[in-house]
Amino acid sequence: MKDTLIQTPVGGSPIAAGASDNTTFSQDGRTVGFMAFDSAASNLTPGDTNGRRDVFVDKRVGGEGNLQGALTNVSQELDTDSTNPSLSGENDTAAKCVVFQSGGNVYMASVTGAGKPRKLARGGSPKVDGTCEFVVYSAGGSVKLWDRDGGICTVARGSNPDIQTNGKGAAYVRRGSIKYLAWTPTGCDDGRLDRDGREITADVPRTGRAGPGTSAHPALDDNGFYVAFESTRTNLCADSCSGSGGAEDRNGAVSDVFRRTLDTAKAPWPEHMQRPSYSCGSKGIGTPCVVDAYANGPSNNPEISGAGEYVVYDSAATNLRESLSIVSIDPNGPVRDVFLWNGPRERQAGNVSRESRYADPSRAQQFFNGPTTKPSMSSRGNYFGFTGEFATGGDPPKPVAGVDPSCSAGATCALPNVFMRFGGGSDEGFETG
Ligand SMILES: [Ca+2]
Ligand SMILES: [Ca+2]
Ligand SMILES: [Ca+2]
Repeated sequence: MKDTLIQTPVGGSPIAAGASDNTTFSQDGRTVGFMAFDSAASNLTPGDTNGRRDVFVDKRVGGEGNLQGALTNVSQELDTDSTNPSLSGENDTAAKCVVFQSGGNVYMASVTGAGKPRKLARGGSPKVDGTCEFVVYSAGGSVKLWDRDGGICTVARGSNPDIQTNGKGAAYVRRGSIKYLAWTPTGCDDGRLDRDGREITADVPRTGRAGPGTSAHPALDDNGFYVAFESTRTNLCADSCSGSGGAEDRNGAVSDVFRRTLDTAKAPWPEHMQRPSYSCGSKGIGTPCVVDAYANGPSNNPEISGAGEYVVYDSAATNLRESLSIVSIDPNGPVRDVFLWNGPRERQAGNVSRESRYADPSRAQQFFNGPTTKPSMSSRGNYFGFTGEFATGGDPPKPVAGVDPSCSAGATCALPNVFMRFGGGSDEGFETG
């Protein structure tokens, strides 16, 4: 069953008495042992008396579909707001740790909630690798690396880093540009990063210089083959982006989502750049782009799957669909939705589907009545999460027009919940039908 379930609280009842945000999944192959998020609600777990926002880890039960398990509050011993979780996990190795920020510090905790969270360093926006050996984070205008064996060292000037799952490289933002730097398995060595190669600037066209504009929100795959990001630059597809709209940027300086190939020797699809905020609508090899949709609104906040073949993002575009048979393209109009780009691979062209929807029998009713943003994705692209700003109710939970049960009677208030969607059970990830 492909459906969307409220994650706050698990199972949808009782209603979370506070806003929730920042979903993330463990990167342990297609089993996806854990999902995490942060929430101001104090009624999600027993004994949450700290009066602070906390990080919650949902240990999923086995099998496929929207199977939800036990929820653990991993930060309730802290007396500061805890946010922005990142989970470990690699291939078929279950996640062991979750990192998050709280009170200007980076913490690591067990996914089981056992023991107190361990303070790693001053800083924020932490991201952990698959095995809890490396954590990148922002501190004082620099990207820092915490190395379980080698202490702490500086990666580069910059902020908002992401780490590849194998723990050997990070992408980050510096002065509106996306940078990438890899290191050896040594990591930090006597307080200095043991680099592996030079820093790469990712948001540049295959030939020539990058045009004006800014880029943000880098997201790395497992191995540092690909980085996804958003950018208002308009020439990044020069001499590239075959199967994703070609060289021309038909929406101009409106933000698009891009996928840059960092390692053309090893990446399965070595083309320099792809544009996930374009839907070809191709049915197969060599067939034309019948949808041919360049996003007609800004696209942001990309996340990428472990092998780099899927990219999810949110967008105000109203024209993205995977085939002409989708008649109710975007029932909520320019209200933001979550979209999935299913990369070129054997089809030789990328298709985009709107995934912030419910499994209502009528496609025209499969929409959220408030914005859905900040998507996350499992390693194989079979699960993803997002934040949705609207109320819910019913069994199974469904969108209810603007009324939040935790608000006073008759009031209209939107309380952000977090949601999980199961996209498909096959190793090939989402079925975009
Ligand atoms: Ca709390
Ligand atoms: Ca653009
Ligand atoms: Ca929309």
